[in-house]
Amino acid sequence: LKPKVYDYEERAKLCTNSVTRRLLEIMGEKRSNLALSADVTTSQELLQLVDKVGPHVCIVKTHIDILEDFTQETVTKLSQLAARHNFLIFEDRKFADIGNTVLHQFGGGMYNISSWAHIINAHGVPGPGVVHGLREVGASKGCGCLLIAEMSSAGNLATGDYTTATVSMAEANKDFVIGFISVNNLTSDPTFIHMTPGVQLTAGQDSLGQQYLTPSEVITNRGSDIIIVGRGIYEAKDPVEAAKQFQLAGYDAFVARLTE
Ligand code: 5FU
Repeated sequence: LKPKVYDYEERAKLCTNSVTRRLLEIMGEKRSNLALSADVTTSQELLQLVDKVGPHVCIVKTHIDILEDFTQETVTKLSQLAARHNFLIFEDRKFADIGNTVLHQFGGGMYNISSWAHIINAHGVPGPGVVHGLREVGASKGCGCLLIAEMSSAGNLATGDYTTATVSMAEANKDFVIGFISVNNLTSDPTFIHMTPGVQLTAGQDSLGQQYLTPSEVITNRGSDIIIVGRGIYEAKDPVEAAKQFQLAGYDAFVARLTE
């Protein structure tokens, strides 16, 4: 027997973590498993892009440290857009240091990520201390953490035993770890979310090692939950049209899995 595929609302009810539940509710309400990777480099571009594309996505993913002109106002406005368009904010900081250091990187500094991000992520390479440090800051703020169990880039080292050990680390910290960055489904536990970067409408690669899969490969065949799309949307001639296409492709791929 194949493992059961839950629809988003049904799955939300299984989740005790408030971020996971909210995310699945948004995915159901908006019929979207699309995360926009908003990798532009000025605040104006970021806010304009997110205001236009926001209605079509369940998540906006940021790399806040690539902004040339970051101010507190940028994230205040981004949070207002998240409320207006009903999406969660995921800062793709990829924390990867000892617990005490990540605690400060997450909870302070000029970006003060813990004050505005709903979701963050971390590499498991330092051991569980990285999760414990982030949890000390994030748990009380209702923030959830993804562990990077696999990567999309060619030749990456997050494979095999490393991936398996990362899944175990997530299972041991289920109160705070809400799922994975991965390019495959790694567990049948429906309360863990899988998010996959490296998605375009046609498979291929860029010149720096990024490898692209299609929405149907990622969602229907590989059993991931969320497609993360950057250049496929913000470099398109019409980003809103592109986002609509990815939203539809991602959702159709999910329905295909449901009805398989
Ligand atoms: F963890 C990962 C990964 O394995 N691959 C990625 O591409 C994260 N990413 C991010 O997803 C990367 O940093 C970009 O922000 C985004 C992909 O952007 P693209 O323009 O769709 O290639």
